[in-house]
Amino acid sequence: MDLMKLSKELSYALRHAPWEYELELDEEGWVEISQLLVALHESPQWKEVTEANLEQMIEASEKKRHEIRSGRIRALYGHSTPQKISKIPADPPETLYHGTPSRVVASIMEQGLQPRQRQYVHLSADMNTAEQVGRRRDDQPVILKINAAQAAKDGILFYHGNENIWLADHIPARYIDR
Ligand code: HQG
Repeated sequence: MDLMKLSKELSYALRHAPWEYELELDEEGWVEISQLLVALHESPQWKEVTEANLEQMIEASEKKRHEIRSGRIRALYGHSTPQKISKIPADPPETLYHGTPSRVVASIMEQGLQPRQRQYVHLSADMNTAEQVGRRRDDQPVILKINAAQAAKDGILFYHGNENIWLADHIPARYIDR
């Protein structure tokens, strides 16, 4: 089974278009695995998929994108569905990073970091992760430094995505350094 392809399909279903699978995310983004499997089994390429395959998919992925708990599964970050997934605020590390194409840096330094098509701004706990995120769109991305401790002190909320990814609603430009 192509676990990477399965992961992409699940990210699409659980981050962006659950209704295409007749699924409804609860407020934390969870769906019943049994319901997800019913939807996947309608497609010839996924008609053999089992819960064990979903576990293998999470295990095999280099990024922790999905989580399984008590018979349910959810995407940990990346959502674009109209109803905002609720996240529990958490204390961020002192500094967070954001890798982005150089062509958008001027705009970010003016407007701050905005979630754009997604529900949250995505930040990285380390520079390496930020570099990889930025490389998706630019061979030589710019790594912005976010003064997360100060922003949190000033009341900006941060949320955990996975161990490398943090989320926020918006990061004003005054907390961002090039
Ligand atoms: C940019 C992937 C202009 C922002 C990754 C980014 C990540 C602005 C783009 C996760 C802006 C949004 C998310 C402003 C922000 N003016 N551009 N004011 N504010 N932007 O894809 O952080 O592999 O929604 O810099 O690895 O790139 O799919 O966000 O370039 O973890 O699991 O607007 O998605 O994870 O792009 O990536 P995205 P992102 P997966």
